[in-house]
Amino acid sequence: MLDTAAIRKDFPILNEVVNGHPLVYLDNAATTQKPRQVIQALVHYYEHDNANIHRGIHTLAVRATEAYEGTRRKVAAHIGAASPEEVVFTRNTTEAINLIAHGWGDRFVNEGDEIVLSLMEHHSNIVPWQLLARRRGAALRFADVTPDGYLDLDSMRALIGPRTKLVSVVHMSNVLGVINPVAEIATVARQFGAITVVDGAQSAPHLPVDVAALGCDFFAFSAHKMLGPTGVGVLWGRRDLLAAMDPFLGGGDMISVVKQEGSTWADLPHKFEAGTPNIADVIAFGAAIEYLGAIGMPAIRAHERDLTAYALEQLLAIPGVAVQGPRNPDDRGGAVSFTVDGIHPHDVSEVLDAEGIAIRAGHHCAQLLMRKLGVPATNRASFALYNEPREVDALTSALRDTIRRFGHGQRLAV
Ligand code: C6P
Repeated sequence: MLDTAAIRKDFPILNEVVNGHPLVYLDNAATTQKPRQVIQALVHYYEHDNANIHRGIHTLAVRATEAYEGTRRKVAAHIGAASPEEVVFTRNTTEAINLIAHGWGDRFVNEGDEIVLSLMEHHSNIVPWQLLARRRGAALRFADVTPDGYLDLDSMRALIGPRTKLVSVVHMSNVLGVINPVAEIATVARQFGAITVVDGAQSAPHLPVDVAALGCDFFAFSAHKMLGPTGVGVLWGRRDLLAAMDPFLGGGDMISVVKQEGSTWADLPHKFEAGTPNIADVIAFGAAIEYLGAIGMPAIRAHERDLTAYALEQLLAIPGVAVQGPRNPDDRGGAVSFTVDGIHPHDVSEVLDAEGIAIRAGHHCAQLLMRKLGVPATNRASFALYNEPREVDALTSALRDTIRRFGHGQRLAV
């Protein structure tokens, strides 16, 4: 396992005392905490380099531009992109997927075409396609989920065919934790001339990602789930596809020439970055990528895999607790959803919060999946590189207490 004692020293917030208890932060799938290096990069930028980018030729503008473009190079290297030009900064995963739906979808999806998704998708990977389907007269198809929490690959294969224009699938589910066989799916899609979009919001922070090896066409993720600031997302796309696409937003910085009769677009990736971007946060995201790189994604994956294995074992040993998603820690990441017999997830989460333990409760923006699982909501503990087995113990011990209290008829005063 990683040297979490050393790592935790970099995360000031982990010293917080919440409701009289040391913080146990297990809501990393929602957003991760930020190391000092990222916070300092933000402060340094505003104290020393603040200027608009790509416009000025004064020293600060050059420094800011260089730092902003430096993050693009780091991101490209981090995910195995062929070139930094294939990396577009957005606000988040959601905006990245919407960018594809507009820039690629409005141009290439036509009436009668089909878009294949799965029942485990986050709303960010459903609603943009519903809107596109409505605009273009296309139809959505949803691959099933197996009872043990895997993508039903047979059902997905059966849905992909000559009418399929695009397949969009989550790499790692934010509810089930399952890691989907994206490379296999992309191979099937390609046979029918369809493109593959990957929602990497939960995989990029926790797995080594190589977009070339995945064989996908687009890959979207958010900085805030991988130690970076909020307000920054990434869309990686294959160069030829990005080049063929229309811009999503029009404005400054994305044009080449503007004339009364029309405009031409800037080169990639600037064609997709209209207006002043989130300069400071992109620059601080570079520090997050460096931080992850210094520890190494394979080591982070190994740490989180072991922690997840321990959490699964401990949770499943509690009578009345059911875990959603695969039992095999090799097939999944550290987003572990569970329900407790007879106790609403919101109550569980509230009782745990009183002990300083932060988990998430709700539908996790995956209502199709909740319906498939037959539950209105779940609890979810989700791990990151700084979490320790003792925090799993804190969770399971608080859960046992909660079950004992509720079992004795005690109810929350809400
Ligand atoms: N999931 C969670 O607690 P944004 O909000 O754009 O940064 O990320 C959206 C998103 C897309 N896909 C997946 C698989 C996700 O998990 C998320 C964000 C958070 O599970 C907030 S709902």
